[in-house]
Amino acid sequence: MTPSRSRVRIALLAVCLLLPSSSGGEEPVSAEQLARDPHRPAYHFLPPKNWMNDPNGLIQIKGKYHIFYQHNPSAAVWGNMTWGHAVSEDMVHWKHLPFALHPDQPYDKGGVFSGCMVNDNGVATAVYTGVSPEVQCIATSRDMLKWEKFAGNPVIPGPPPGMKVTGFRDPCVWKQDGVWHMVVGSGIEGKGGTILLYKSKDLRQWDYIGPALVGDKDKTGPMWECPSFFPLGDKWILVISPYRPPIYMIGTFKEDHFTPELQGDVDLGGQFYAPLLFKDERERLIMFGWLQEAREKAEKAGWQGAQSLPRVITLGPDSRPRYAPAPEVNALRGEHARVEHVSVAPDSSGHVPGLRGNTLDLVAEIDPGEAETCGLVVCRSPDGAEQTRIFYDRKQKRLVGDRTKSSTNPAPKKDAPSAPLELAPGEPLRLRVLVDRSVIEVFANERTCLTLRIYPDRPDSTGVDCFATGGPCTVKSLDGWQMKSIWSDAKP
Ligand code: DQQ
Repeated sequence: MTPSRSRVRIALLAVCLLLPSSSGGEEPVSAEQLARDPHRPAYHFLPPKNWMNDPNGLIQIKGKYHIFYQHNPSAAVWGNMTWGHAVSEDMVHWKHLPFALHPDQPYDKGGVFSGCMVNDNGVATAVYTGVSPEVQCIATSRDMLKWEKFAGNPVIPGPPPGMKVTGFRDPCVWKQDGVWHMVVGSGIEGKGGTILLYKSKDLRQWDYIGPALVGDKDKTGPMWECPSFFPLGDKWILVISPYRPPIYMIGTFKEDHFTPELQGDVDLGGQFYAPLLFKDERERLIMFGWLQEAREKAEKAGWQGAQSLPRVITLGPDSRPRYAPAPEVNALRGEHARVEHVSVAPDSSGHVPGLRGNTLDLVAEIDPGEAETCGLVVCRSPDGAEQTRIFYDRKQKRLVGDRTKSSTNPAPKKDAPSAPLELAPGEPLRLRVLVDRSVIEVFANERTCLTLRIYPDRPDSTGVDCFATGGPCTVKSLDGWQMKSIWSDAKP
């Protein structure tokens, strides 16, 4: 090596060391590597690279759906909180747009944190938390591309004077009887999580009304992040993220107070957090949630985080929520396979030989018969060394997602999260399982959701099967579709 060449190499090395890494101190990950990554979802929304967490500012305006999201533009770890932005005609195919809100003002330089979006007479108005520490701010746009932060920010300069709070963030805003209402996620020290209610005529001048609800810290945690509060049927639904899996409450909202009548878990998979609800132009109540990673050193991949599919929420006859993937998702379905009336003996296998893949939509109706547990196996290697089981446990009355064998690699989580599911006598198990590489979203009988992240190590971990233990079950029908990527034929 000549001295001049070695000097050039040293200079290049110095430049490389100085360049900001895209993965939080790791080697930058190229676009080609990201495209080849077998764990990067193909039909769940995610940014081109780097970190993403909460969905923000969900809205349908002038026919188009917009998603904003907590994003770190310069690394695959949490930080530099910025609102990323994408647009869609169907909530399924997305087109990335320039980032909307940057942490560039004295009142938000610590981060543009989570919030919502409202349509103020045709002017899109983002209501978000600026960190300086936590204050509520607004930004407006007429074309959804140029965003202007309000000169009078912050519109709420801090928590109510004298109140000792555990946090003060993630505003949710709606209009009722001509008046803007806002609840801010918070917690009263020593008491519990709370939503603080404010009202305004113009989104700029806000009056504090009081806590709309105060929880018990021992039951629902000391702080409620990301509240979403909406009418649902003849009730109201409140969804909160209390530093553990999100909780819903259904109840009545009268005289500025919310009285919960029922409470439950939104998704106990362990990787679904900070969901945000919105009503679209057809008045459907829709929820997106942040799908967290579940493996060590996830930042090495150069990306972290995906959004769930849009989940349409309705109120069941028992006044509890029902969840279904938005029907728009069905547009991604391609090649189809079906089996019918399959008797599944305990511990048998090989029932669905014609169906393989790691981007699948599965719809199954299973009569549990005498089985103790019954359900589906996905992402199975031919020798069964890698497999993920999704099943109903009759005795425990639970829906289980068993990922103890999902990967032969030790880095991913190995556990079996579960959620309550009780089938009425004679009621079949109706499973919708959406497999998208490292994401599995499960809907059971439209009333229990379980989202898993899995990271199979083997390229042949693509098998699908049915199984039963303790007795036989009958698979009345199982439909499987290969799912298309949302990026190849992006519409907007
Ligand atoms: N994420 C945001 C906060 C919110 C939290 C910061 C929930 O606004 O409370 O990235 O994941």
